[in-house]
Amino acid sequence: MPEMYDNEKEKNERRRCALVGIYDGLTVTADMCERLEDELECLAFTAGADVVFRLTQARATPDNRTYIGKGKLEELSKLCEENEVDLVIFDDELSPSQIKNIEDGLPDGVDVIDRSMLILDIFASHAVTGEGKLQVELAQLRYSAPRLIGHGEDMSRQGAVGGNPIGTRGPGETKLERDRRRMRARIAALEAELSELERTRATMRAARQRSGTVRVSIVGYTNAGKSTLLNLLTDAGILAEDKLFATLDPTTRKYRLPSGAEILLTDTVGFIRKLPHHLIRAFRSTLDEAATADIILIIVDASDPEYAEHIAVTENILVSLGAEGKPVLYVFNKCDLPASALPRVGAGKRAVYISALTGRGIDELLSALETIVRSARRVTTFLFPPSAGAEISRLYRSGAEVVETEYLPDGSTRVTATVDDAARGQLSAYIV
Ligand SMILES: Nc1nc2c(ncn2[C@@H]2O[C@H](COP(=O)(O)OP(=O)(O)OP(=O)(O)O)[C@@H](O)[C@H]2O)c(=O)[nH]1
Ligand SMILES: [Mg+2]
Repeated sequence: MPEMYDNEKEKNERRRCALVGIYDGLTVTADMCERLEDELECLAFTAGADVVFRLTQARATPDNRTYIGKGKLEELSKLCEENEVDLVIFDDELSPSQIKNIEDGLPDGVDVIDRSMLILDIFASHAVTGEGKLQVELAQLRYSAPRLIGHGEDMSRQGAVGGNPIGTRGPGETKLERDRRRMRARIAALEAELSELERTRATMRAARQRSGTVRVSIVGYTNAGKSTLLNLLTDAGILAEDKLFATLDPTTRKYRLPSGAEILLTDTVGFIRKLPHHLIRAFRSTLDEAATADIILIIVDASDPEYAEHIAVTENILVSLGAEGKPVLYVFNKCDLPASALPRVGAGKRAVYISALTGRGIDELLSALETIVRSARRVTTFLFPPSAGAEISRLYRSGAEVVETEYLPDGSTRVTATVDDAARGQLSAYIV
């Protein structure tokens, strides 16, 4: 995979790039295409490339061979030459052969990457912790393994002739096969290492869950202000900047609500349209930190004209993580900035309007959160004396999710379960 920064180039030397997208005029209008490319331009900028020109083409479906049409590719080639562009970024996932065909049609030395590779590249340069780096490497390898194609120079078999593969593995395989085998081995090693880390994380998560402290996760589109909000509330000191995917690793901080109730707040990786599924898979354990919370705050950049689309993307990713049905509070952020209209959510949804930069609306946010925390289901431990069989049945009937049941020697029963506010009220005498 070509990297945004070639090894021999200075790391901070910015590349000159072009953006290419197509729109069919129906599902994607010219206007939408424009905004999609604005976002792609932000991604490119974050990755260290300056956009010199954009090229779009109206066509019903991508060309199988070259994604854009033949004439358009010639136009692209000329423009790259004239503008000294050495990187072309396509706003869609390209097949390995499309990448190769496009590169063949462009001046020598021009790299072609797609949106997924660009996002993977940003993740790679922003990963700081060991786990983050492993996750990114795994996603990159899984992405590029099927795309590994030979370049011809080293494709002749040297050893394995006569159909006797045993013992001829090393010298007998092509460079391509060797590379593939190394990649598979590395993928397996990374998976093993990450599943070890995931076990530790799951244990910690279970401990937090048992503690009964309400866990609140801050999720949302990248650059919405998630880290800025957590910093404002808790002095977490997380890097928050005007870059996409500034945060990759989850951070959890204790926070005491004005009523005195303690909650755990988690800030995590942001979402984006067409988030490469390899990243979602590799970052599963990070994303689970958000998805397994008791309450979800969806932070939305209210000043972004695309805010409704950002909410939809966020909600879809939450559903794919199995987090639907949890109490959600929509937090419209950046309300200090001018917006074309006051953003709204559908009926029955709760929303507050804040500025994490100026602190405006934070009191409303906290009181809305307080209300949800009071009614949210949470892990509670009950101790029932031997005579309280009816109450235990009532707990089970209330829809409680039992985490653990212990039968004590004196005949009493200790039940740890996730229960709602109503059940807690009815059985408050037995809460430990
Ligand atoms: N004007 C304004 N800017 C804000 C506000 N909140 C955050 N920002 C800015 O928005 C940019 C992104 O903020 P972050 O907190 O890094 O956003 P994030 O959601 O954590 O983003 P990722 O970690 O990249 O997904 C930063 O430049 C912040 O200073 C706000 O209320 N008003
Ligand atoms: Mg962040």
